[in-house]
Parts: sequence; structure tokens; C-alpha cells
Amino acid sequence: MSEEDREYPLEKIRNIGVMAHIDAGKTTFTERILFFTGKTHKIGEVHDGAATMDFMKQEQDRGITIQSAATTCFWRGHRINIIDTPGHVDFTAEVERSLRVLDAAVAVLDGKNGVEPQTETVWRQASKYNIPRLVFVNKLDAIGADFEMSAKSIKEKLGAEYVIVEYPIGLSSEFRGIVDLVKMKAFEYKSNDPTVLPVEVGIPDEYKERCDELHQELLEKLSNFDDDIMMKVLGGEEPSVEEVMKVLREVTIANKIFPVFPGSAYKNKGVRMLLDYIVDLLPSPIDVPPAVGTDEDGNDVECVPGDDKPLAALAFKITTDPFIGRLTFARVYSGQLKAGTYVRNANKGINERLSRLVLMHANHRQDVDAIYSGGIGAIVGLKNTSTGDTLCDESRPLTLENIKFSDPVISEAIEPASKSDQDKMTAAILKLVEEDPTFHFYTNNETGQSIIAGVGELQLDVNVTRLKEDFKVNCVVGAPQVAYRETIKKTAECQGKYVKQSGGHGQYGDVVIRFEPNSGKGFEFVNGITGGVVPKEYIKPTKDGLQDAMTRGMIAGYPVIDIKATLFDGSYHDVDSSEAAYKMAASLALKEAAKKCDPVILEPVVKVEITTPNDYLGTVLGDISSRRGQTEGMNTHDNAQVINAYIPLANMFGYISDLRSMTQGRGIYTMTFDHYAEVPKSVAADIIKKRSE
Ligand SMILES: Nc1nc2c(ncn2[C@@H]2O[C@H](COP(=O)(O)OP(=O)(O)OP(=O)(O)O)[C@@H](O)[C@H]2O)c(=O)[nH]1
Ligand SMILES: [Mg+2]
Repeated sequence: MSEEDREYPLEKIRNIGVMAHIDAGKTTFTERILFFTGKTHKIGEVHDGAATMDFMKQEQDRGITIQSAATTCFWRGHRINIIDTPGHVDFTAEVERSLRVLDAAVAVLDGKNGVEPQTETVWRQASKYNIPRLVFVNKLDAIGADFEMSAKSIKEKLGAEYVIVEYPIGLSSEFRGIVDLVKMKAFEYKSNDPTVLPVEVGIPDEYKERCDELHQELLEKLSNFDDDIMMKVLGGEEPSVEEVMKVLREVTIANKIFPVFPGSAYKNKGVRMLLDYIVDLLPSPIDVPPAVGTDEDGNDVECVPGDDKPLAALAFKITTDPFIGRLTFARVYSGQLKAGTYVRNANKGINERLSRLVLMHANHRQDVDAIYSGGIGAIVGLKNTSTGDTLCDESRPLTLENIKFSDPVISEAIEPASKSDQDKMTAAILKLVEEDPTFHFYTNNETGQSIIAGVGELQLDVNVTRLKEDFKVNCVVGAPQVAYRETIKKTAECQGKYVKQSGGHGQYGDVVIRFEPNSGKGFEFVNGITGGVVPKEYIKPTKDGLQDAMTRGMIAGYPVIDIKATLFDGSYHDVDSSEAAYKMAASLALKEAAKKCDPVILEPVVKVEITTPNDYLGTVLGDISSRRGQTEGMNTHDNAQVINAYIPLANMFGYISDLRSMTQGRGIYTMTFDHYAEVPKSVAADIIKKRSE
């Protein structure tokens, strides 16, 4: 079978993501899959900077995954498209967009820690898209590994139903084999060498009892969902392996239960056995509900897989390849992308030509004539398609739901080192912005400074390093700043009247708007005009003028969020009224609101999980309160304390080095953006003062 043609029928395709907390071993796991499937002939280790999937220089230098990388491999007549995602919270956009286009995932846990904070985040993202998941408990070779604790943490921390399908023989340095609880067969590894296959052995005596219990547990859990198995379990009869596999597959695909598997990617254990389960349990594109698009009249359209159906594909990622230029990654839901044809970009309302199509294998490309239904591939040279756009047939225009990304919470001023770097810098930043939907670039209107903004310090640092190294731009960045927001706390009715009588034609706009707090619900505009006191054609300009003014802020120049504005009164002038005059009037109404509605500054607050040895607990807790943080809870984990706290992001810059010095290098932490909260008055005064300087 050739790799690129349709000889792989839809039911033999698996589109899966690998997701987890940072450092759980996703990339190491993916490297093993590539090796066992014969895709690579030598295993590259992450810590040597040699992993196939972490090919970007920044990834190799830092030993972490930054961008999701796609590859394709083949197992037992199936084609598996895999996307290895990053675990660091600053790159969750990569996880979000990957999960958006995948049919299933493998969640990797670090067997020493079980479910970790970022696992919770990516797990929730996957749940949002109803993605079936297998859980791989990795690093069972490591000291402190605890398989059953890790499995239990799935229920405790994620609230998810799980079922243990394989059980480890030995842990840490003793980890030497795996029992398959469906077939009740044990396999022992005689070597860490990946080319030496495990041999079947009898279930060791000391594991018999536990494995029998877990086998029963597996049948009982399945019997909750299947009457035949229930009857057999009740009657003391053993269901066949085929029967168990069939039901296990159904409940996995229906997201009712998450099967759990043990292993050590690094020591080449458990991955090959899991490959079988990936093929056997995870859905093909036709086992999941078809993608739903929206046509031009707002009706739902099901995009049923099939090469002869009209095209529906979602562009989910743009990268710039040094050799061939702009690459647009797309998932094809129905129909096919065919080289040499035109497709409709429904979001932009334009046609684009598919001049060249490729399948991606990490950073290697393979030219193909078509990307078929259910497939994932990349288009070379599309000019006007951005992340989230739908490609379709001109005869059936539709849009698939766009991908939502987090808003920036921090920013940094950036300056070219010399005048000659200015243009180069702007062009390069725009390329990075195109690749990363959470990376923003704009000019501060007041200061004229160029600003880059994003979701975390690491993300900005990686992008700035890429500017310098990959694009050879000499630039200097300022200290990171928190992206504050503004909102109001009181309801009030505010008039904005803009009247200018200068000789001939004048200007006249007059609106009265009720502003109300709209916490967590964003901006809402209601047209409550009756009797045409503000003519219809000036309603939209009023809304636009208001939104525009909101970006400039009310007290300290930060964007205004979470307000409801009801336009309910005003007046007009037969000759002098204009769109521009109503825009001005709306911004004057917002100025009025700044006086009447008790405006406040909001700051991003992050949820932080800090692990510290007991000895330093007091110091770390004291430091949290000095950062205006609030400790929410604590628990003990292996002689260490795990602290959960909420801390304003503004006080978290450089925390890693502070924590290290407080704990003699032994403390670690992770943080994720949680919410926006009002800053205390004294802090607000400081912020306003700094802004006005
Ligand atoms: N002992 C042990 N170490 C492992 C295992 N799997 C991975 N590691 C090590 O853990 C570190 C992190 O592994 P990665 O594969 O980069 O983890 P990741 O989940 O891809 O990390 P990010 O992509 O940066 O989130 C590396 O040093 C690996 O060698 C394992 O099974 N056992
Ligand atoms: Mg990785």
C-alpha cells in the first residue's frame, strides 16, 4: 500500500493527539511510536536535543515542546496521524487547535505524580471537544512511581471514570512487565532494547490476586453499559475477549470511560502494546459525529466524511517553513483537497488555489496529489487563509466553528536596535503572529512604542529569541507588563452630545446610554431606541464609536471589558447628523460613565501550584501573602507540601528564581491564568500614576 492514497479506507484512519502536563513524556512516547511503527530507525531523545518531533531549534535548546508537530505512521494496516502537543501552559493554544481537529487522544501521566495541573487544563480542553482518550501512565521505571495512585488521580482530580486495562509487573527499578487484563496474559521484558520484544509468561503468583480483582472490576465497569456483559457477569460466566473489546471500544468512543495503561516510554515498555489498543479502541473519522458547519443563512450543515462529498476543511495552523514558505495545516472533514484546484475560503469570501499539497512528518514533507476525507495535511503557499478559516466548495459555502484562543495577559515593549532593523523586525514579528494566535503585536497610541503581547513570559521569550536567531533581527525588549483591563461597578445613565456649529455644515450627534456592569459576560450592546429619536442608520455607528472608545479605556488607558450598554434615548438634527458625529457622541457618553459608574482596574490573577519541601513551607507561604496572594489549600505529597494559591500575575515575574532561592533550589511551581480581579485602590493609584507618566 502506498502511504498517500485512499487505499486506507476511512475506518482505518486514526487522528490522535498526545497531551499532558509538561515533561510527562509525550515527545518521548511519540518517538517510540515512530520507532515501533518503523517510521524512524533510531530513537532520538528529548534531553539530547535529538527528538524527531521537537525539531525547532528553540525546542532542542530548551528540551521542551513548543509547537505541536504532526506526523503519520502505520500500524496493522491502519494509518495513524499523530500530533505531539506541548505541555507548558504558555503554549496551550497549540493544544487547543490540535484537539479541535483530532478525533481522539492519548493523555500521558507522569507515574510519579499522577494528574498534574496542566493535565487538568488539557483534559478540560479535550472534554470540550468530546475527545475519547486513553491514559498512558508513563515513567513507571522512575523512583517513586505509583501506578494505582496515578490511576486513582484520574477520578479524584478530573472526576473521570477510568478502567485499568493493563497492569504493571514491578515498579521503579523492578518494572519489568505488563499484564493484559482483557486477555489475562502477562508479558515480560528481558531488555530495555526496543528491538527485543517482550515474551509471554504466566501471570506471576504475587500478581495473580490483584489481576483477578482488576479483571473483575473491568467486567463490572463494562457491565454498567452493556446488558449482555452484565448478564454474563451475574451468571458467573466469562465473556469472550472479542465481546469485551467490542464494548470497551464503544464506551471509550462514547467518552463514558477512559482506559488506563502502564509503561515507560524511556525504557521502551508498554508503548508497543498501547499501539494495538490505539488501533482497537480509538475512533476513526466515521466513528465520531460528523463536523457541523453553518451555511450562509445560518443553518447547520453536517459534513459527512467521504471523498465524493463537497469539501469542508478547517485550517488550524500556519507555519513558515524556511525552504518552501507559508504552510497551512488543514483537517479535511468531508470531500478532499486536490492539488491544482480552487477552493473557497468562506471566512474571507475569496477563492484560493491549492498549488501544492504535502503530508508532514515532523519537519519532513511528502508531496501528495490530494488530502482525502478524514486526513490531516498541509497546503503550500496559500496567501490569505488564516488559522480557523474554513475551506470549502464554492457551490456549498459554509463555515466550521472557529477556534477560540486566550487573550494576552502580559506585554513587553520591543524596539529595533537600529533604524535599519525596523522594517525587518515588523515583518518578522508579523510572521510569528501569524503562527501563534495568542501572540499579538501593536503600537501603543500614546507612546508610539511597539508592543508584543501574549499569554506568558516563556512564550514571549521564545518568540523574541526566534526573532533574534531565526530572523536575525537585532532588538531590545522592555520588562514584561501586565495586561490590565478596566470595567465599571455601578449602573448609570450617561449622555454624550456632540454638537459643532462652524459656519456651513455642522455636526450633530446625541445619545443617552445606560451602562451596567456585565461581569464575565463581555461587551453587550442593546438598542432600546423607540420612536426613532436616534435614526436607525446611526445605531451601528454609535455601537462602533463606543467599542472604539472602550479600547482606549476610562481611567488608565486599558481596554474596557464586561459592560452592558443600552442606547435608549438621544436626538438628531435633520442636516447636521452624521455617522462620525454619533461615534463621537458615544465616546463622550463613555467619558461621562467614567465619572458616574465607579470605574475600576482589573488585573489577571493566576492559579499557582507550588511544591516545596516541608522545611521551607513557612517562608514560601509568607512570600505568597507578600505578593498579595491567597492560599487556598495544601496537601502533603511524598515529604513535600503542595500549595494551591491565587496570586496577581503582576507579582509573579521572575518567581522561579525567587522560589529557588527560598527553597535551596528544591521548590517547583506551575501556574495558569485564572481570572481577572479588581486591583486594590492603592495599587490602582500606582498604575494610573505610572500610565500618566
Ligand atoms: N525515567 C523516565 N524518564 C522519562 C520517561 N519518559 C520521558 N522521560 C524523560 O522526561 C523528560 C521529559 O520528556 P519529554 O518527552 O520531553 O516530555 P514532554 O511531555 O514531551 O514535555 P513537553 O513537550 O515539554 O511538555 C525527558 O528528559 C525524558 O527523557 C520515562 O518513561 N521514564
Ligand atoms: Mg514534548
